[in-house]
Amino acid sequence: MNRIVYLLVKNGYLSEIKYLQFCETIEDILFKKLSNKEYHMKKSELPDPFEKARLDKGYGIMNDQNDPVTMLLRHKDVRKSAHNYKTFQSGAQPGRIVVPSEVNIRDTRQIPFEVDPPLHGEYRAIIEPWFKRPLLPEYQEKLTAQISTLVDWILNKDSLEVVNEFALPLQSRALTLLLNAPFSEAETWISWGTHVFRSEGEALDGDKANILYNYIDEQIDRALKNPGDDMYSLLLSSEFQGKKLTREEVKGVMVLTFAGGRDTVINAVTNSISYLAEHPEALERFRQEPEIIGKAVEEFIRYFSPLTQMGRVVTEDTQVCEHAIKADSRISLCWASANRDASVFETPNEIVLDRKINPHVGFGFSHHNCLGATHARQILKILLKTLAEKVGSIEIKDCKENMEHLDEFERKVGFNSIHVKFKSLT
Ligand code: EMZ
Repeated sequence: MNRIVYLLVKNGYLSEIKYLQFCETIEDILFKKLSNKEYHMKKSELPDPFEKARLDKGYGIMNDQNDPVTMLLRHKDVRKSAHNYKTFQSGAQPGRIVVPSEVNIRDTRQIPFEVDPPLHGEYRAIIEPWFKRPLLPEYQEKLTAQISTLVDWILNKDSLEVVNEFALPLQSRALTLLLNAPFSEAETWISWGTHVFRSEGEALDGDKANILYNYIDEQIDRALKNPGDDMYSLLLSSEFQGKKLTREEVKGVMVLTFAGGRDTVINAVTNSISYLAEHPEALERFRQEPEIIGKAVEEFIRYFSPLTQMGRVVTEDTQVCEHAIKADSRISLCWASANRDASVFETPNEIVLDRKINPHVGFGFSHHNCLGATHARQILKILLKTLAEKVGSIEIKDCKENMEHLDEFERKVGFNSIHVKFKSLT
């Protein structure tokens, strides 16, 4: 028995701990193993808590502020339902498709994220070219300069807390490029912390959300008075169905731009650093074969799945995985679970830097695939390249995991803090 339990834990299936808790002896053994450090899960590992439920029934249920969510766990079901916007809609009450639901802290509809086709496509067409600018060489040069400066700075420090001192400034500074806003604005955004709607822990924070809404209002006023070449000005001069976008619509796009790519990018950057700390051979491989960096970024996104899930509201009585779902209830597309589906990915719990076939859904799927993905991919590609060029090794000193509590599942999404020491290559 001792051996069976040890193996289960070693493979990182922490849900099994819970499952086996009925037996005190086993629990004792587990904790003894953990405290004896016989259990060597790497700090950079993100275990898959969904495996058992994904295999057994294909879904899980979590309560979220008394508006329960049926989480779809299989790759096939997630993709199929993401595509079926008529039955599984995004254009419900603003905030309701987000898990945890934001209905209590947000009235503004995020655009195009909370709009269904065909209107969704019309909105998206207005802003899509703007969000493709990260493909331009001059954009990439500026991003490279930003990231290079930050990496040079961390190499000079004895110890550094990656989430707040590296990933947050990196994300905020890069966002000045996406918005075409002054570099100095990043300082304001850094002061908001890692999530614009959540404070320490997981609590949704209405006061915090108001800071963002007021800031965006001020910026819209500024752009109305003095139009320039920034994103607010672009939106204010854009037309939807022959009419200028309303202030509320502009606000909806901006709220999404600030909220959607924040903790997600921060988690992806932080998890990348922790992975490289524990796999220095990956840095060496990026130096030898820089051409695999694009594939490695996709694999990191699959494995890290920075956004665990996204909800939909069901428009008619239906069924998922032979489980009845009532109209006006919620489902979620659990990207993190779909990305570990062994029927699609070989060795799903391993990072294979040059994974050949990788139909991951880490940036969502179908109509609503991530608008900021081009920007996020460039950030990660340039980050990996820069780290490979400048960093020889990274040592993790201590860390606090960032856990999501999803009722029957506990998912590690990254770190609340992680102290490291970077050593330069030379
Ligand atoms: C929403 C969401 C978008 C939500 C693609 O994800 O990201 C969450 O972090 C925000 O809280 O409002 O923008």
